[in-house]
Amino acid sequence: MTIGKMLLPAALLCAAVATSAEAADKAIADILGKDGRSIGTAAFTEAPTGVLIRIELRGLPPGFKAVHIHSVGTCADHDHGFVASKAHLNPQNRKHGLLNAEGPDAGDLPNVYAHADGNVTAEIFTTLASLEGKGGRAAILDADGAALVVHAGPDDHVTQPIGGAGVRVACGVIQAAR
Ligand SMILES: [Cu+2]
Repeated sequence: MTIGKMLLPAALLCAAVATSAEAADKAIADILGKDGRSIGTAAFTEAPTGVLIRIELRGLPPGFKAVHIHSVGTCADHDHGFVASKAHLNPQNRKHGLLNAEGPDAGDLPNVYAHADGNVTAEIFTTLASLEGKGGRAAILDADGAALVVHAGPDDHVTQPIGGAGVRVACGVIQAAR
C-alpha cells in the first residue's frame, strides 16, 4: 500500500487575544424602589441594530408604567424621587414620544405592564440607543452613564417632556457586565 506524501498544513496560530478595548455587549441595572431597596433587574444585550432589554420587577401598583433611559447613571437620591438621573438620554435633542412626529428621543421605550400581583416581566427592544454608541446611536455607557427609570403611570408617547407619566418610582444604574 502506497502512502502518498502527506501535506501537513501549517499550524495556524489563532491569536485569541481579546483586546482591552473590547466593547461591552451586556449591561445590567439593579432597579431600586423609592425606599432604595431592589425591586428587580433590567438586563441589556447589544444587538446589531439596537439594544434588547429584559425587565423583571415586583411590588409595583398594577397598570401600565413608562420606562425610559435617563441620561445620568445615578439612583442614589431615592428619597428625592430619582431626579438626579436627569432627563432622557437625548444627544440629538429630539422631542419626546414614540408617537411624536418630532421624536422620539433616544431614551424613549414602550410601556411595560405591572399585573395584579405587582410583577412586570417584559422584553423590549430599542433601535434608538447602543451600549457604547455603535452605529452612531446614543451611547448608554457614556462618561456619566445612564439609568433605567420607571414612572408611576403610562407614557402617552406624545406629551412633553415625559408623556404625562408622572413621578419616578424606580431607578437602576445601567452598568457594563462583561
Ligand atoms: Cu422617564
